[in-house]
Amino acid sequence: MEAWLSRKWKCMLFSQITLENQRTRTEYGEKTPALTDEYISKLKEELASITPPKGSGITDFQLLLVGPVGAGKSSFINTAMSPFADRIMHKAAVGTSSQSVTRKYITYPVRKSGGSCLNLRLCDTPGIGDHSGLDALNINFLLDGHVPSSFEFSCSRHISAKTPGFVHRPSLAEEAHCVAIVLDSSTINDLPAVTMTLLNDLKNLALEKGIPLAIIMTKIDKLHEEIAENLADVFKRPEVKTAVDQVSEAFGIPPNHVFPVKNYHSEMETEIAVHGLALLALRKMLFIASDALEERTSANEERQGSTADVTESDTA
Ligand SMILES: Nc1nc2c(ncn2[C@@H]2O[C@H](COP(=O)(O)OP(=O)(O)O)[C@@H](O)[C@H]2O)c(=O)[nH]1
Ligand SMILES: [Mg+2]
Repeated sequence: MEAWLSRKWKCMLFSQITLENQRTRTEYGEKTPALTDEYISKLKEELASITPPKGSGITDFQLLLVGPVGAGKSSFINTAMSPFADRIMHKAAVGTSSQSVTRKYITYPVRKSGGSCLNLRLCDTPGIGDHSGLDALNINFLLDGHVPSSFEFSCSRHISAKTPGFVHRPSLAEEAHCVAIVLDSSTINDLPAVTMTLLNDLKNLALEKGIPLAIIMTKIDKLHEEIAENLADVFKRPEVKTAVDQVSEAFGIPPNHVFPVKNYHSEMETEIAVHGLALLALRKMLFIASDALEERTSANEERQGSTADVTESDTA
């Protein structure tokens, strides 16, 4: 019975992935989207028009980025902001691969050059494994929306209900709506066991709360020099496919929730292939977040309905 269930589950999962791949194929004509100026403009327009589901009562998606120090979390935020500002952005402080300069939890809006903002916030965190204090307990508070923006993590004290600014009763708007685990694709084989354990704890916590997960795989330019030269071909590269399959397997997250990107790090001017990959990742995260929010909203409504029923029958 167990074996049959597991076969059935694999079958369902496989057909879901195949469907998703077909959708990607039809959507872009080929598996690889042609990252042209016109396509990027449409992508930007689409991203600017995506709003959280009606009924969820929230205005902005909260996309939480977590991962090892130096993985490229802050750089991804800058890269994703850049096409909307028509220049390379440097809002989130970027460190080196061994030292994190991000010590605080900061939520960034994405502003268009016209002045208005997208309906999302990119939430930057200190690196896991950097003695930053970002352990499972603090991550739990982050997922639930208890942590105030600009809160500085420290390994010597945990956030608690007594912490100034602690959000005591966070609403759905303050919770995380999608968690992106950010990993350096050139070092995925060298992740320390303690980091893997923490990331797996994070994954389980998020799943328990109904928060969907994605993986942003940065630094794909380091996988092969030809990738760096021709980013638009990234989805056809065997090195990228192997890395995607590897992290997907390691974290139990479907390959179509793993996004290979290359962040701005040494460029002087914007390049559509660079921010195009970040925009594709961002759009998919919004779709994932939106679908999960619909589920969470209807589950909340059902819960409230049943509480009301109980209260009514109690008072009758
Ligand atoms: N080659 C390359 N370097 C990157 C990429 N993304 C980030 N970096 C570099 O990696 C280092 C750490 O980046 P940072 O964004 O501070 O990582 P964080 O600690 O996860 O926030 C910096 O030196 C960045 O310039 C990328 O896609 N390719
Ligand atoms: Mg950082």
